[in-house]
Amino acid sequence: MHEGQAQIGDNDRRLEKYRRMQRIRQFETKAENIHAAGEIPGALHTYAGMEASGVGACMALRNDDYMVGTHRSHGHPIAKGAALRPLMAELLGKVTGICKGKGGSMHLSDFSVGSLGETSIVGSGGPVAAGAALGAKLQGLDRVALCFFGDGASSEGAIHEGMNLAAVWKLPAIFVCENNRFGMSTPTSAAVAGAHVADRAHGYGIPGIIVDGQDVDAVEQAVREAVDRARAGKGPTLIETKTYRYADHAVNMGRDLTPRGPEHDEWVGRDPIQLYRTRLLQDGVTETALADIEEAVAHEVADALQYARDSAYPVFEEAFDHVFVDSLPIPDDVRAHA
Ligand SMILES: Cc1ncc(C[n+]2csc(CCOP(=O)(O)OP(=O)(O)O)c2C)c(N)n1
Repeated sequence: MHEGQAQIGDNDRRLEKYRRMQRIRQFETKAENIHAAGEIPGALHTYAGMEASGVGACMALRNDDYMVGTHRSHGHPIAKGAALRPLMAELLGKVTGICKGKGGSMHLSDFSVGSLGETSIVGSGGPVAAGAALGAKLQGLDRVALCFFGDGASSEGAIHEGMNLAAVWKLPAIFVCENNRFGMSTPTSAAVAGAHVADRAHGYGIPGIIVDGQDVDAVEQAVREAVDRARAGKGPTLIETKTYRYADHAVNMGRDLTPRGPEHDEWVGRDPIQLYRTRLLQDGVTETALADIEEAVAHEVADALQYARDSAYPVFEEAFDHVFVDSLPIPDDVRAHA
């Protein structure tokens, strides 16, 4: 287990980590509520309980580094620094959304912060991250590409193809498996052979690191080392963050499909935001400073929702725009029948 350091980063960076975790939690709490009221179409997979994993990992990246997410990926772009207004507008399917309202909750990307996007195809991010890392290497950029994926995805072929290629070609990639103990309703122990996903790294001759996913500093430290290794041309690292998903697989489905065990209360008792809050207070950050951040984030989220609500839906005539690359021709007869 990779131990976190008591303190990583100067005070501003530490408060920024707290701010980003608060942003994710508050953004998603709001999203869950308005999804229940029918304001967000489609399925909504929330990240509550896992904030330290995303924020710790993304705080170890530069803005121009790449990040690839999953179907559970509002938290990842927020962790990477994405603005909340276009993100919320995207969830509501509005034209001001980060993907012009055509991506929705499961197909978000925000290139301005290096978020290459996510898809609902479990495991599909592996080759995308390997490709982005290859692109960076061929162009002589010292960027890295970080791929988030779940414990369920850890047994998908695409993840292994991505890791294998990255290892063979020593690509600047980091694979972060967020083991939240379930893939939909299946406990990890019933679907993943071996004690730890990180152990699979040995098969590719790369480091496999296990880290406490509820400790934002520990995650940041582990990813920082992997980033240094990647930038130095030494190839990829597989990091497994041991974490926990609070909500059902997707929210507002009417019943909780996740078989909770006796460890549930223990995990909830190790809430990543509360753990970090306590650490910051112990290190001398004032209660006022943290309360100010919480309040400011609440305003930010309310503002994002207002912005999304005030925005228009995309117009019918643009249904085929922004969906494919420009060079892909849409036949006139198809367009005419749109
Ligand atoms: C290739 C593929 N297989 C199955 C599914 C259905 N599915 C959607 S999410 C999910 C569970 C994924 O679990 P995990 O990778 O652990 O991510 P988590 O939901 O726990 O964040 C499954 C099986 C899918 N979307 N794509």
